[in-house]
Order: sequence, then structure tokens, then C-alpha cells
Amino acid sequence: MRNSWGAWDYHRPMNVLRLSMGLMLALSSSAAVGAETDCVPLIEKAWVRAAPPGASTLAGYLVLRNPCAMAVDVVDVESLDFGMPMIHRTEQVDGVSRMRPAGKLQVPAGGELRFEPNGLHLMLMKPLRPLAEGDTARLRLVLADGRRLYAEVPVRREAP
Ligand SMILES: [Cu+2]
Repeated sequence: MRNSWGAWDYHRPMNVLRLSMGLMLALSSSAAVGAETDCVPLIEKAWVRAAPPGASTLAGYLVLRNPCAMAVDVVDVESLDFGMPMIHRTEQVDGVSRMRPAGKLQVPAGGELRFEPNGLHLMLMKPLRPLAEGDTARLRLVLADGRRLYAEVPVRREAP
């Protein structure tokens, strides 16, 4: 399942994607992963900020909500539309704004993780096609347990 985009079908509704992901998990992992994996964290309010044509980097934001009974760790972001997507955090150091790789991010049970301007964000480098306002970017967050959370994210000028 790792490095495979096989479960990615741009046109299928999300609940079907989730179901097929659940089935794949059921087939690929046995008792080691319990029924807990049926519960999937949710990507909400996702958007990519529109940038001028030719921009080498776009920024993405979202809320990752974890309604499950166990914490989940987010370790990476992948995309069909960017050659080098990363998770960054913006920090103020001595009054200067800096960005650095965020590392592993834990979302507690029942909690949420907010990717928002001037904080945690998706740093979407090397666009593989032009993405203008109204377009949709395909992203997925990678969890430490190997699961992927898919999102089709609108390109917008402002937060939804
Ligand atoms: Cu950044």
C-alpha cells in the first residue's frame, strides 16, 4: 500500500474511498490492528491559497479532526499535484518569522490539529500543473500507521 496511488480515484466519492481503504486494511493487516482502524480522522475546511501563475510554492490549510478513541500521528503529506509537498510550521524567533519542517504531529483522541496561516501549514512546492482559483488539488496526509487520508482541496483566495 505504501507508495501506491492505487486507491486514489479522483472521481469516486469519499465514502467509497474510505470503504475501500478499510477493506484494504482488513486484507493487509490482521489482528495487529484492531477494529480501531475503522475509525478515520477527518480532513475538514481544507483549502489551498491561490497564487500567481508560475508560483513555485502554494500553501494549504485544513483542520484534521480525530473523532477516534486513539491518538493518531501525522508524519507526511503526499500529492499528485505537487512534486515536493511538505508539512511546515511557522514560528516567530526573535521577532522574525521562520518556517521549518513540522516533524511528527500528534492529534489526540477527540482532538483536532489546525493548519492555518502563520502556523502549521502544507508547503506545496513544485506544482506539477497550473492550479488556479477554482481548481482542485489532490492531497493526502500520511499517518504513522501507514494509513492515508485523502482530500480534494479547492484553490481559493480566502479561507472557506
Ligand atoms: Cu512553509
